[in-house]
Amino acid sequence: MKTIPVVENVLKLNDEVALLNRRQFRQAGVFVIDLIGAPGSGKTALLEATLKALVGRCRAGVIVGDPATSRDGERLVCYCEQVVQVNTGHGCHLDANQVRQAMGRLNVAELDLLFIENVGNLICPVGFDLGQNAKVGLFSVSEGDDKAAKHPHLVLAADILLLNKMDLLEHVSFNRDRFLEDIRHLRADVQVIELAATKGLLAEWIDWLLSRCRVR
Ligand SMILES: Nc1nc2c(ncn2[C@@H]2O[C@H](COP(=O)(O)OP(=O)(O)OP(=O)(O)O)[C@@H](O)[C@H]2O)c(=O)[nH]1
Ligand SMILES: [Mg+2]
Ligand SMILES: [Zn+2]
Repeated sequence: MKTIPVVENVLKLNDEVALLNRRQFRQAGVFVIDLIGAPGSGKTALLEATLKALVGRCRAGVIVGDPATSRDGERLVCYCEQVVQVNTGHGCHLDANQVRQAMGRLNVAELDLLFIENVGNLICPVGFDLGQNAKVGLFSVSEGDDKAAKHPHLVLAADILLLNKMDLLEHVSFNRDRFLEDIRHLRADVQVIELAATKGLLAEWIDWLLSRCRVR
């Protein structure tokens, strides 16, 4: 019988480029965060507040992915000099090659922290290694309390989980205990930080970030 070639790992090429990215990030001494969350969960708002809080404490840059527009990049460039916007078109996630191209537009040696705001999507960004040091999963109370249970891969892959828009908790029907229970069911050990990005309530998150920088 004739044998046909089988592509066993469609992510293999991505993983190879991610490895190159990771090596380059390590050489530059930059800690890299892949921020994953649904559209509108507050990824850019969190980065705006985070960059503001890090001024004078840590040199940060951002790669931000969106299907279209540079609106997030324009918001973020107010708070840090090194920002690159990647437009993914029909693509619903960032891949290692796009990050590699964006890196070429940054001076990573001048950074302590690099945030990658992934395309708003809770599914495929989880599967694409970008060369990051940590994956951060962002949920918000306005999305519904079932999102962690519905997206176990993000919960399982994340180094830390964030729950944003806590200021809206009393105005929406979000069962916080149920949300946290779903997470504990999947991952007993993962740290969950509650915050409100637009209210500047993010001290615990900033401590976590600074502890990562120091670890390096
Ligand atoms: N009340 C409240 N609103 C918030 C908070 N964080 C973000 N928002 C609002 O939520 C909306 C979406 O925020 P963005 O930061 O644009 O969300 P995003 O995840 O970057 O969205 P995409 O990039 O489109 O996927 C904006 O109107 C924000 O002002 C919060 O902590 N509290
Ligand atoms: Mg955004
Ligand atoms: Zn995708």
